[in-house]
Amino acid sequence: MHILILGGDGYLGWPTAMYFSNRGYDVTVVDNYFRRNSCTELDVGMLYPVPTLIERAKLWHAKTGYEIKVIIGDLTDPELMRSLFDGRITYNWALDETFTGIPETVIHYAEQPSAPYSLMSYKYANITLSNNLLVTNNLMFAIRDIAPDTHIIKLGTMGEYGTPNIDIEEGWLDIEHKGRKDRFLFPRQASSLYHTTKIMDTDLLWFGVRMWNLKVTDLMQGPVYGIDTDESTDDQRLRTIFNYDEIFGTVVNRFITQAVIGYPLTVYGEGGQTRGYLNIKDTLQCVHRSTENPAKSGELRIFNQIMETFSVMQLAEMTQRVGSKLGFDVQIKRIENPRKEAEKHYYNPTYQGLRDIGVEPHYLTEEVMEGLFRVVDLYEDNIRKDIIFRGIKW
Ligand code: USQ
Repeated sequence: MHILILGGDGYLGWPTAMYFSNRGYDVTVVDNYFRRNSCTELDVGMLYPVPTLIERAKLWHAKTGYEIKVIIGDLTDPELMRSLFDGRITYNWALDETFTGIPETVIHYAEQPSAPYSLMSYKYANITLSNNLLVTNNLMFAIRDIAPDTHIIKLGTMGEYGTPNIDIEEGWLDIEHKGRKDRFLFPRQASSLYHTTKIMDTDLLWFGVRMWNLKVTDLMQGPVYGIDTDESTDDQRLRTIFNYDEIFGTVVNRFITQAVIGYPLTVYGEGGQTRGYLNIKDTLQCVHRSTENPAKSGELRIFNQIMETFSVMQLAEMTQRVGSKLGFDVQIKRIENPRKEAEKHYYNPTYQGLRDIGVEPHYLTEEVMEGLFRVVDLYEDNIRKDIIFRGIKW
């Protein structure tokens, strides 16, 4: 099977590429180096240097004998997007430059993924809106016009639902109103502009499903943590990009990095913000199971992609416990919340669908967190205090 990964250089994209390649799929990745370029532009660094996508594909080939084809380019350009399906493609790196053919599955990660980035200023809001919506729209039309049988797996986010005072269903809600019943998308109410673009993506693809019978799986993912996946453990050059700064770092990865250098853990506000979390290894399992069990033609299938829930304070306390056990001095410091979000709220999402298609969760145990501490600690000298908190506010 041929898999196309849009956004193949990012935190999730590269591990996904290796995961599928290792299982015998033909993998093509596309990326415009948005994450790397933004890290340079905004001076936020990474935990360790990461070889370019082409270098990584070569390292992967040397290690496994498998080829991951690479295209460096901007998918807001509709012609680049269409070339991935109609064979006009030019590879930046491939052993065999012949077109692999129309992919059976396309995994869409090619988005600006940070809530703080989207609210730094009107300029970054525009970049977020234009990138995320144009890439999704270009993909939708390319599939409609050229590859209607291709299954789209799009990464959504649990943040689309916000924190409603009712249970969160998997994407849909049955409503009875004045004696009549219907089924609608579960209400969405995002608390950042980035999350708002994800709602708009869903609406775009839902339109494509209704009009043109596209096959779409939407994975509503919570914040991801972790570094290594099975494919990177014995070669650190294959490790994914790891950010711990305020813009691109997610909370668990940030807390562990802070603990390693004795920076008091930055709990925003009361710390009662509860989210669904998952290990990066489970993101890979979820996209794999979704690929093997595709949505049907004319179906927008939605899964809540989380494995367990924690409040920010619970995560901070766990980081403190594990860090202390390992000999780090870990303090917790509540700081004024730079974000506008509920700090104490009801949170009860359903997340059964991915288990039903065979995903077996990895939980955030103290042992798992210890493993993360050990990897982050290897790079202690690279950790920059000045990028941990700048206070991007909205
Ligand atoms: N938080 C802190 N201290 C920090 C960083 C974060 O208290 O130093 C809090 C935030 O205020 C928030 C929670 O931790 O309440 C999670 O924050 P996060 O930065 O880990 O995650 P978020 O901004 O929501 O975004 C991340 C990814 C995004 C993905 C999303 C899933 O960057 O791409 O879509 O997680 S979700 O949160 O379910 O929408």
